[in-house]
Amino acid sequence: MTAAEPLIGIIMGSQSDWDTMRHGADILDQMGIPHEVLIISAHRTPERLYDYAKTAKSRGLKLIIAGAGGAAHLPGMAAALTPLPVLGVPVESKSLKGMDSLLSIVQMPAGVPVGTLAIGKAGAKNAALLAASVIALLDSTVAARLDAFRENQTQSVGTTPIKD
Ligand code: RP5
Repeated sequence: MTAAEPLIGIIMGSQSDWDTMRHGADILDQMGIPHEVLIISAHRTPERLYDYAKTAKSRGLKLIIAGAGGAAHLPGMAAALTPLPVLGVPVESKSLKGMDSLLSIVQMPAGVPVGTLAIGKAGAKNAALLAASVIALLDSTVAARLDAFRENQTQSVGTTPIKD
């Protein structure tokens, strides 16, 4: 989504993170929330990270969702460089199944918070839903879409399992 100025920034450490982070972008599309999506690596492109996080608030962003895997410094470093709320998504890694990503992101020392979600797709989706709920505080259209999302979800749950 590019028509309006982005309110949410989705950043990720690598192209390989997109298969996970796309689920968050899909939610923001559904909610009609303008957002931008960029690859920014804390390790490989540290100056890109610095420039992005330092200018995020003045460019009008309200919240950043940062996904990374392995030694996942991206969410914590972004949070260190911006006053905006940062949500971290641990991307599943090949060798440790994302436990490394989770522990890297969740164990922030006191003073620089990162709101950490679940490993993988669920985390990416929930980060976007949380971001939407923040935007919904001041946007009744987004609030109504979030209510509809919840209602659809509730209606889609059967009362008895389908046995095959
Ligand atoms: C991290 O290293 C990225 O966030 C990614 O999850 C992981 C692996 O990156 P690639 O080697 O696939 O580019 O920085």
